[in-house]
Amino acid sequence: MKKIPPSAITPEEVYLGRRRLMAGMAGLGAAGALGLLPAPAAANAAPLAAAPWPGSLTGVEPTPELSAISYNNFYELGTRKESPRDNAGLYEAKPWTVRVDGAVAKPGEYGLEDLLGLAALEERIYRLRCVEAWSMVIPWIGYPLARLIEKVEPLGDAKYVAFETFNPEELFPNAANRSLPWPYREGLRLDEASHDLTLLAFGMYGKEMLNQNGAPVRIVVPWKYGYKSIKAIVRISFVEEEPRTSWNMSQPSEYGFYSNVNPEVDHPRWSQASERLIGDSFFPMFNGYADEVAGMYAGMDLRINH
Ligand SMILES: Nc1nc2c(c(=O)[nH]1)N[C@H]1C(S)=C(S)[C@@H](COP(=O)(O)O)O[C@H]1N2
Ligand SMILES: [Mo]
Repeated sequence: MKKIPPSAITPEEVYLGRRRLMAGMAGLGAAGALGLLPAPAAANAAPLAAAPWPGSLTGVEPTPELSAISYNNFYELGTRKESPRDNAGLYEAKPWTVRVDGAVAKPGEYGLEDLLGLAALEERIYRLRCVEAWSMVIPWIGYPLARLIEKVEPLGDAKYVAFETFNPEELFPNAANRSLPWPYREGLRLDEASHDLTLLAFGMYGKEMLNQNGAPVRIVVPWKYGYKSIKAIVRISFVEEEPRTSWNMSQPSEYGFYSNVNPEVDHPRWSQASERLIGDSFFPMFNGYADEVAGMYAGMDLRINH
């Protein structure tokens, strides 16, 4: 196979996938073996207009869209990187409602259209860093989760926000796997959830989100490892205690509650001091968002609260 220069911003296997696509369908056999067949659903995604956000990353090309929709983690749809794309048809993203409950003045069922209409959509180009030590640069479409939080008016007891995805054992029992405790659960402290960088995302690459990326609505928390950015959210709860999270329940020693990107705290089974695939050796604290978010952790020992 052709050698890719280390300076290439595009992950090697992804780059090879794109080359195969550009070469027409000739390379499909080999591309299939790499799990990089083009996603048929991509063509069907409806356009979603958004205004550019001034804080977007600059000086770096977004990851090719084909990679971002073909190399995914969404364990409800299977655990291989191509499973979410291949099994995207297991659930319908429309119609959709998100239940908001717990310590808020305005709990309720919020339909997708209500949520979409709540604030102006922005296109935000963020880095996404997976705990598996690979990363992508993705143009998301959404607005700060803070807009929804303001709308539902958290009460004094609300210290944390808990998120849940649908339960695959209920939605598609025949295809459900037991790779994680379902439903997939995540959580943020209220100040983290209200931070301007925390995005409630409905789309990417100028289009509505595809199921493999967490349609119709997910969050994106760019200074934390990717697993905090929970997909296909059906429930948002405002709670007093730190909520349990699926990865932490599954492997407490490996996945902490905070999960801030931190090159100085290694995963027990691999280093976090560098990252695979992206070739520019850019692997900063808080995934590059330290100026914006480090203040929220002042005085905390981030080796303990990892
Ligand atoms: N519900 C749900 N959300 C999830 C996951 C998952 O398995 N289920 N995987 C997480 C992980 S580990 C990562 S790295 C990101 C990947 O997002 P992407 O596939 O859109 O790049 O989604 C996160 N959100
Ligand atoms: Mo991840």
